[in-house]
Amino acid sequence: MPYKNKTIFVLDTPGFADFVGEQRCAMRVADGAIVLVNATSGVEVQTQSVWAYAENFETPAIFFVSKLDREHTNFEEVVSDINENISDRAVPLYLPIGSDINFKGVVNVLTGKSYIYKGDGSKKFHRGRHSCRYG
Ligand SMILES: Nc1nc2c(ncn2[C@@H]2O[C@H](COP(=O)(O)OP(=O)(O)OP(=O)(O)O)[C@@H](O)[C@H]2O)c(=O)[nH]1
Ligand SMILES: [Mg+2]
Repeated sequence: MPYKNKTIFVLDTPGFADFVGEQRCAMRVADGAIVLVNATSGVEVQTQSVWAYAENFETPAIFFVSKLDREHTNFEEVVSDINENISDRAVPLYLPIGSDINFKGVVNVLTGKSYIYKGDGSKKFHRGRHSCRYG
């Protein structure tokens, strides 16, 4: 994937336990990792084991919380789950705007820049500014 005159290689490994070898190998060679946490299920056994690989290989890693647009999801609960079961040093860098089926986008807590999805299935978004408060 080209990005600012560089090429970024994305190693997308399956989340199932059957693929621990692939997860471990990718974590070992990658410069950084994004660990997905599904908001409908929260932290799973595989989330913990993938995070352990990141710590083991000292690979810089962030969590990405997906499916916040699904019913009965709660971002703060997912963050608590991560803090209690993986790392109490994890802090949100982006906060959701709206929740559950009213999820509209995200705001960067450092810059205040927001990204509101168009909601037409195009995956496009409007940029803006949004005040944010957590906890
Ligand atoms: N509503 C909603 N659906 C999502 C979201 N993220 C992923 N999905 C859907 O969930 C399904 C699984 O998504 P994938 O991206 O294939 O999941 P994955 O993490 O790659 O799964 P594995 O590779 O099997 O571990 C697909 O149908 C996606 O369209 C999200 O944020 N919201
Ligand atoms: Mg996948």
